[in-house]
Amino acid sequence: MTTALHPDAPGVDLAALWMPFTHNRYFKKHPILITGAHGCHYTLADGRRVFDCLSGLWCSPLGHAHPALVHAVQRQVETLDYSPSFQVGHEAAFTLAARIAALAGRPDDQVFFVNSGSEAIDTAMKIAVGYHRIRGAASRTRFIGRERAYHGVGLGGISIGGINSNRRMFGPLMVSGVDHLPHTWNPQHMAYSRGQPEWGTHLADELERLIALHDASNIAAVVVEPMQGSTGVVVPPMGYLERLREICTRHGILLIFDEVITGFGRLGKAFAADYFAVVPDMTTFAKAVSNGVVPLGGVLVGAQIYQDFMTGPAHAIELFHGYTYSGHPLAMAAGHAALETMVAERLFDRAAALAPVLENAMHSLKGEPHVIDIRNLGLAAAVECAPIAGQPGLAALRVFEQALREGLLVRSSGDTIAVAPPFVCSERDIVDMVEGLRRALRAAPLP
Ligand code: PXG
Repeated sequence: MTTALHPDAPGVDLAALWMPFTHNRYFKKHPILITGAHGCHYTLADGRRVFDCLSGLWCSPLGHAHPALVHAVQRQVETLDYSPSFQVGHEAAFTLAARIAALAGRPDDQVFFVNSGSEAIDTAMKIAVGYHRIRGAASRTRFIGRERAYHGVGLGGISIGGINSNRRMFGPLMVSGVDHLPHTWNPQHMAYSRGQPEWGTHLADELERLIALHDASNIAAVVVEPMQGSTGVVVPPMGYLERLREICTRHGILLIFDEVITGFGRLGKAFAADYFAVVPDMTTFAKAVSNGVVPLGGVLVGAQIYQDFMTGPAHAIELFHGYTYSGHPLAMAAGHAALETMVAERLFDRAAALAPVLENAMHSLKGEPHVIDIRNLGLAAAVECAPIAGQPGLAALRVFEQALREGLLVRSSGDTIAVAPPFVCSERDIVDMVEGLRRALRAAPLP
């Protein structure tokens, strides 16, 4: 029995909580507790303010306690705090679906609401398999994901995902019939690329090999993050996504973009699909859609896919899928307020304008201790740290801890440090963040 009362977390017993994606024993010895958030800063239990370098976990581009969201959610909880979403509805769910489809420039598309990115991926996978079956192609059940991909932690998401540590314990539970394209990070050919690397387009042709192996008639969909976020901002090579699109179209395979991170402005456009001018058949989203204030995710589904499901008697349910909290009123209120604010304040343009500031600042870290690569796209960037032999992840953890002493909450994952600041931050905030990161790299207690 451990008692986890700790001087950095006075009065808080940490023992009962099994924390997600956390080194629990280490954390409970070195806890970091957040007590408040406002604008681009958190307040820690010891009273310090730290800059929110990753916009929450990529989900809060408007910063924290934005008055539009605070008021919208407050008002909503007083008028309609919950509404069932099976066989009854409430207006805000319909209008938010229309707003998202319009923002994507695909006004005829459908939106299916869920509560998280993981649920969005599972939902998209079910729709893909169901769609082919309805069209008489029931053998199209295989999926193609990608190495290093993160699609959440549902059983579908880890199956198409490509992160060893998220998969290795759960083999028997995984969806069968999944292959993985190679990831596109190659330090020999693309280290320190600014934006999209020129090398690597040919890696999309691996899709042709998998199709030749399995036959297109057995493949439902290819699922990719247009820019891989969690694995440390791995940017698609020039022409890569275009080639995936072309191959999928030629073989009747659905292309699903997982835009849980890239959706709603991170690349300076509403969606990465706009940024790359590549239109997928389905798009999963979450995070920024509600600025992280209330959990919300969804799938934007091509109009034709929806139409194909609309068969059988009109009184019959067409898709046996949904969640207790699909279209939750508080999530809809947060979603409306977040998207209204993003559009009214032209925050996608602002993210686009801040992107070169971030790019220049981050690439100035080349040559600092431990740095072996720097990557960026839109308002997201990552520094790759040289791994310590036999101790993967330790280098970035030490930089993370040192950065916190510098007043920065960055994200360390594997041996990368990722940053994706709020759209509402200033150029000065970005420059200061990167200078703090520079000091952290220099001072981190590393061999
Ligand atoms: N798809 C993508 C592309 C994601 O990035 C998910 C799905 C899953 O979403 P939920 O809402 O189920 O967590 C994600 C989540 C990080 C980090 O630090 C990234 C995520 C979550 C937590 C941390 O990179 N991405």
